[in-house]
Amino acid sequence: MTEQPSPRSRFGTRAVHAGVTPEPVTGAIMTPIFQTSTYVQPAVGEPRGGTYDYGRTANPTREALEANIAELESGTRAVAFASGLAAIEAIVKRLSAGDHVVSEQNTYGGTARLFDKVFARLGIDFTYVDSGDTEAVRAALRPNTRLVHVETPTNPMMRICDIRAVAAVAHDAGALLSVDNTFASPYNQRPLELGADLSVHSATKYINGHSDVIHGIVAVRDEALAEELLFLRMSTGAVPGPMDCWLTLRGVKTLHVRMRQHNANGLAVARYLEAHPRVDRVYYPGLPGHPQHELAARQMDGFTGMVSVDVGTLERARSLTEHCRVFALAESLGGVESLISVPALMTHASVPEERRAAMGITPGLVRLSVGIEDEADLLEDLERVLG
Ligand code: P1T
Repeated sequence: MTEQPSPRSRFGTRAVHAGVTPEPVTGAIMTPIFQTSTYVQPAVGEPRGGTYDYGRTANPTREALEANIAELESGTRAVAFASGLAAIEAIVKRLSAGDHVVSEQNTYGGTARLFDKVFARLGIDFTYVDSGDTEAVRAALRPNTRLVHVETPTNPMMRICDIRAVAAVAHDAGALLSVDNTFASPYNQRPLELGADLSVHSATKYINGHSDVIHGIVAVRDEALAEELLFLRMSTGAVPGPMDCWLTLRGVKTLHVRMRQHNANGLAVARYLEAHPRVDRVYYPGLPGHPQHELAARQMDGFTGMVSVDVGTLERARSLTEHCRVFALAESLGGVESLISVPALMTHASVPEERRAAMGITPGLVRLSVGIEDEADLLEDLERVLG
C-alpha cells in the first residue's frame, strides 16, 4: 500500500484535500452525503465516536467541510451554519444585553438589518464607523465593547479595513475582531493570519462558487471560541443540511482555480470601466487609483471579481443592468457566472437612504460580480450596452 502524501502546505493542495479522507468501508474517494437525522447507538447514552447522537449536533459531511475551511483560513476549527447571516448571528449571540459592538458602516444590507432590527431590540448597542479609518474604530470603543465587526472589502463600496491594525485596537480594548471575508475569499485574504479572531463567510458566494446553496461558515483559531459557536449552533439550530455541505465541499475544491480567473477578469473589467467615458467612478482595490490600493496589496493576494461603478443616475444604472446578456441581473455574487445589480434598490434597499448616501451607495451605483467566463465576452457585453 502506498502511503498517502500529506502535501498540505500550499493553498491549492489544501483546497482539494483538507478534511477529506477516503470513506473507510469502500474507499470511496468522495465524502458521502450523510443524509440522516439520527444515529443508532450501541448502548444507552453511548453514541458512536462519542458525538454521533443526532444530526443537529454532529454530521460527518459537515465536519469534512468544516475541517477543509479551517485549513484554508489558517484556523484550527470552523463551524458551518445554514446561511451567512446565521453565522454572523451566532457571533453576535455570544454577547448579552448591555454589550456594545463597533461595526463597519458599509456591511451587506442584511447584516445591518440584523444588527438594527433584531439585536438592537434585544439590548445590544451598535456604533457604525468607517473601519478603513483605524482611529475611527478606536474612538468608537467603549468599556462595554465586546466585538468589532468589519467587512473587507466592503459590500458594495470596496473599502478596505487594515485588519492587523484594527485587531490590535480591538484587543487593547478587550474586544474580539470578526472579519466578514466573503468578498475576498480565503484564497485572497486570511484574516486569522492578520490577527482577527473570527473569519466569517457567506459561503453562498466564492467558497461554494456555483450559486446553488445558501450557506455560512466561521473559522477561528481558539478552541474555546469554536466550542462556544458549536454550543450556540446546537442550541439555536441554524444547521446547514448534509447535501448543502457536500455541494459546498465540492465547490471549495476548485476555489484556487476559480479565484485566479475571478481576480484576472475582475481586474480586466475594472480597467475597462475606468477608461470608459460613461462611467463616473470605479471602486476596485486592484486599481492603483483606489485610495487604499497599497493597503489592499499588502493584506490581500488578489483583488477578487467584485467591481462597483457609479454611472450617475438610476436611469443609466437600470439601462446597464437590464440590457447585459452575459451579466445576469441578480442579487448575490461569487458564482462562476457573472452577475450585475443595483445595490440601492436590491441588496442594500433595507439600509436607510441617508446612510446609503453617506457611504456612496447612490441610485447610479452598479455592482458587478465578475465570473469566470472568457474576458473578451464580458468586455464585449459591457461595450455593447455602454457604447
Ligand atoms: O445570504 P447569506 O448566505 O445569508 O449571507 C449574507 C451575507 C453576509 N456577508 C456578506 C458580505 C454578504 O454579501 C452576504 C450576502 N450578500 C448578498 C446576497 C449580496 O448580493 O450582496
